[in-house]
Amino acid sequence: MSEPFNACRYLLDRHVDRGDGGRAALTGPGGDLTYAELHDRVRRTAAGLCGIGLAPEQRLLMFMADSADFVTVFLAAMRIGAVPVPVSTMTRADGLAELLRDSRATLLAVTADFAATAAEAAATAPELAGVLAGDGVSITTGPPVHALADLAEAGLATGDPAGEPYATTADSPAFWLYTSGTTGTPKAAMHRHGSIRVVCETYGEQVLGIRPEDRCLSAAKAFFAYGLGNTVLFPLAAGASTILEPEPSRPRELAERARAHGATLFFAGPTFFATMLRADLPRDALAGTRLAASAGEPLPAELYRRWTGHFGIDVLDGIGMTEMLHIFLSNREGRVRPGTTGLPVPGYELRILDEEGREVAAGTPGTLFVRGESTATGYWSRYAASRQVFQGEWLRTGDTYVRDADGYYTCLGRTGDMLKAGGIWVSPAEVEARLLAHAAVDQAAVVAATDADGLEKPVAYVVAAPGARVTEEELIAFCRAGLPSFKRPRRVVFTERLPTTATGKIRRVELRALAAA
Ligand code: 3SK
Repeated sequence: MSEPFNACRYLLDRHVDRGDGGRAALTGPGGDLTYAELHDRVRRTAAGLCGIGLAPEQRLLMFMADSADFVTVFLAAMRIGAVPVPVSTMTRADGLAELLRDSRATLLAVTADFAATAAEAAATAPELAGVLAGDGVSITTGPPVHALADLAEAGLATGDPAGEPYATTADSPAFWLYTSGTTGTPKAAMHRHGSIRVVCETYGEQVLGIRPEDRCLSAAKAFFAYGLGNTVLFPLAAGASTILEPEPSRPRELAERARAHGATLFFAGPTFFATMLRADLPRDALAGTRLAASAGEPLPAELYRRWTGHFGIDVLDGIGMTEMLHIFLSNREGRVRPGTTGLPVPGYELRILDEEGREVAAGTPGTLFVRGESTATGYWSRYAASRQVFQGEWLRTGDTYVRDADGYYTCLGRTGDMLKAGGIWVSPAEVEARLLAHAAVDQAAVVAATDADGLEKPVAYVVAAPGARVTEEELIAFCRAGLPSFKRPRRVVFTERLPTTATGKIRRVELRALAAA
């Protein structure tokens, strides 16, 4: 059996036990709490969750904005050995219902802006035993609703708020994160309690050099693995502060938060960095920020130069995966090579293999594999997909990479067909299905193409139905209405026919080349 270890104790109790309870843990519009206050809230909520019957290993789906409630629920669930499952707040009701069914979650926690979607999804989730309503949530739905604030109060009466964390070990299930990964179907990557310490002691300490004086601000939300690390895990592990922004990330507002709350570390993805440049922010908008990090998709060299040139802050581009919990390959402060993803993070081993599984020499492209102790234990209830991705101690990233003679890695694209927009996986099949639902569309194929900033975005090739009249704008609007907005094609190209192989498969390679031309 692995050593006793509970991630909630590691992230929270440690600081209070060593007398640092008075330090600010959470700040910003999402709530202000010291470590002692957060500790108290988490212990009460944990007791309340036990009181309403949440048992170790049971799942609690979190459909929540970045807020004190998010952090409280995430930590309280792990404290009692239950498994929090943060999911994207961009998910629609049918998608949320599917995640409730797939995870077999017994509880669903929700914050105010997402109550209506949660109520619709909860109505079709027979295994759901209750809904946890965050601050200001009004919700009517089938399963009983518990206000989080009342639950924390009730925790005093029904549970043992002073109690110790449940006796988990480093290998006990801690939390799940859904990823669409390379197949398009959402799969839950299951993470251990011990993985949290691994990412905090590797990327957090050894690449970011995070320290108690830091204040972290992330454009990526905490329901993403990237955002979860930036917003919750790294700051709390270091006894630092996190600036919580419940609203969607917008350049002006985030720069204002950075100024008002003194952000020292700033996290975003290339799409957001590009939007910040377009927003005409003053050069000193991030004064006080000592370092920025980028992940989600490769940061083009030109965008790196423009952003660092304007704001005067260095950006460390890195790559992580939900399955690895966080970043395992990254540039380093003072040693950035623009356009590359840098060097392996200490604690991780990388190798690049050809199609026969042989390691390739420097300068030869191949598929990137990674090995490290934050690897998920597998996908929940997905045997075949788990075997494809988790290959013994190694994880197949699905990205094509090349390493240069100095050991720097550069991403050349995805080995499969999936694409990323704004750092989030997009399944071409899902966008194509939406296009095909339009009466004027006969055939559709979606591929990635780089935009003016060098970032990948979906482009659709469409064969119109005979006699139908439809415009590019109408089809983009139709996709926007039926899909999360980031998945909409940015361009629609009408064509007489789609290129196909002899067996009738769409030749995506050809479309990608066309889109790039
Ligand atoms: O997309 C990434 O690069 C990433 C980074 C950190 C954690 C998770 C992911 C998917």
